[in-house]
Order: sequence, then C-alpha cells, then structure tokens
Amino acid sequence: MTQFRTLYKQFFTSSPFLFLLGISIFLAACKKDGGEEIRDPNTQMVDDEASLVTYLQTHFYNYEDFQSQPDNYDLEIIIDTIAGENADKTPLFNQVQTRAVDVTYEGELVPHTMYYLTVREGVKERPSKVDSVYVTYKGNLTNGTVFDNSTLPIWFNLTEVVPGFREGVSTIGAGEYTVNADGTYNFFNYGQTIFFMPSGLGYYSRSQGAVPAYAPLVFRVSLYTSHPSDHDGDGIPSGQEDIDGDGNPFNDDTDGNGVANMRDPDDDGDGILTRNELDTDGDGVYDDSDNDGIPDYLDAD
Ligand SMILES: [Ca+2]
Ligand SMILES: [Ca+2]
Ligand SMILES: [Ca+2]
Ligand SMILES: [Ca+2]
Repeated sequence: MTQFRTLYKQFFTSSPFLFLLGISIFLAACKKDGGEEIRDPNTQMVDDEASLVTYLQTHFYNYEDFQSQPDNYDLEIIIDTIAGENADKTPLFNQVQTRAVDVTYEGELVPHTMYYLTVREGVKERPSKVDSVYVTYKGNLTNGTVFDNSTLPIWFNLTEVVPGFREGVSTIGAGEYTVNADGTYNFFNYGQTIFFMPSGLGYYSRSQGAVPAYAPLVFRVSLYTSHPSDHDGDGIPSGQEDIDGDGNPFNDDTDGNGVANMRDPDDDGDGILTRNELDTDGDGVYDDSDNDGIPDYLDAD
C-alpha cells in the first residue's frame, strides 16, 4: 500500500537567502574577491572533480530501502560512508549519471561536469530549467556538514538558484497529489534525486553561511509539483522560448538585443509586442502571415 507524504501546500513561501545569488556569480566575478585572487575556474574544476569522485566512491545511499519499499514515500534519502558493516554497499559512483554544463567566465565557456542519481523518476513531466518547482531539499558539503535543509516544501523559480540546482532538479519529474478535506495534500509518485556539483555550479569563490568558498555541493531533492513560468508575460512559457531547442532558454536572442527571448516581450524587435502578434485569430496556432515557417513573433519582416 502506498504511504503518502502529507503536506500543506504553501504556494507563496519565499525562497531562503541561500539560493537567491546564483546565476550571476561568474558573470559578476571580478579578479578579486575580498582581497583574495579568484582562482582560475579551469583549475578549480579539476580539484572539485577529484573531491566529488572521492566522495562518490566512498559513500552510498540507502538504495536497498528504496528497492524494498518502492511505494513508501515516507522514506528519507540517507547518505553514509562505506565502512564497517556497510563495507559491501554499492558506492554512489557506480549509480550516478553525468551532465556537462558550461559556465561563462570572463566571456569564455568553462566546461563543468555534474553528477546526478535518480532515486525516483517521478511520473509527471520534468520541469524546464526556468520553471517554478515545489521541492523539499537537503544540502551538504562533501565532509557531511548539512548547510541547508527544508523539510517543508517551498517554491523556487529555477532562474533564481545556483546553476547546479537548476540542472539537478530538471532531471526528475514531478508527482501527483490528492487533496484532503482538511486542506492538506497527499503527494506520491514524485521524483527524488541526489546531485553533486562542482563549486563552479554552486557559489564558487563566495562563502555563504556554512558553505566555504570553492565548496562542491551535494543536494537531495524531492520534486512534488512544478509549473511553467512566463518571465516576460508575453504568453509563451519561458521554457518554450528555447528557440534552438538545446534545453537552455538563456541563450536564445532572436533580435540580438542582448535580452534573451524568455525575458524579451518583443522577441523579434519589430516594435510589436509578442503577445500582440502571437495568435491574433485565437486559433491556438502561432500566426505566420507570410507563411515562411517563421511565426510572426519571431519574424521581423
Ligand atoms: Ca515568455
Ligand atoms: Ca536555447
Ligand atoms: Ca519573449
Ligand atoms: Ca514583435
């Protein structure tokens, strides 16, 4: 029998401070941070990679519990060292997948690798990297220190979190829920993941609370539900303003005005707002007046 996770849905809970920095760390990085020379991200990535691999090889999670109780949504993801009576456990390293993520540093793309482990897939669609997600999470350093933990779910917009968190959460699907008479929700069949990021996908040279500078981060996340965001209010969800379909809506700028389409209410720069030329006949299909295969909102002529 399925054991539900019963929770209040807090749709308007604000994000904790820790995640609000995020994206612009590299973009805003100057040569020095608090008087210290900022480390070269290419070198740092190699060091972080070594720390993460060691962590993954020497730790395991309670995969046996998840195998034997697939319907128990009260199970917590527990990570422990492979030692003593746990000496025969399968290391995380044998269970992870990798994802390549480029980070822009001083105008150059620096390749990073993050690791992720899907504990439960989740039955619903995966969020795009710019959707809003309703999650619980626990963040720890590779020495085991838990630096942040939310046991009650909160909403994050994935554009406002560190890149590794955005990448990690978008690897799993959301779940389903039923509503109880008392206003609580039962969540089930939701995705759960563990991901492991080099500092370049976290806070890099900044220390934040219990997170020291240049710290690789480990997160355990449950994704209960998600919904698409429309950052520029033009009627197109931000995830669908990924025109080149590379999974990254931050790098699409049809009119070349320096503002990504997901934040540009006039995507083709023709002076007509996207929302006023998207679907003027209201048939649910984006208009293409000159039939050239380019919808009007992306077609300046
Ligand atoms: Ca939009
Ligand atoms: Ca794109
Ligand atoms: Ca737009
Ligand atoms: Ca336009």
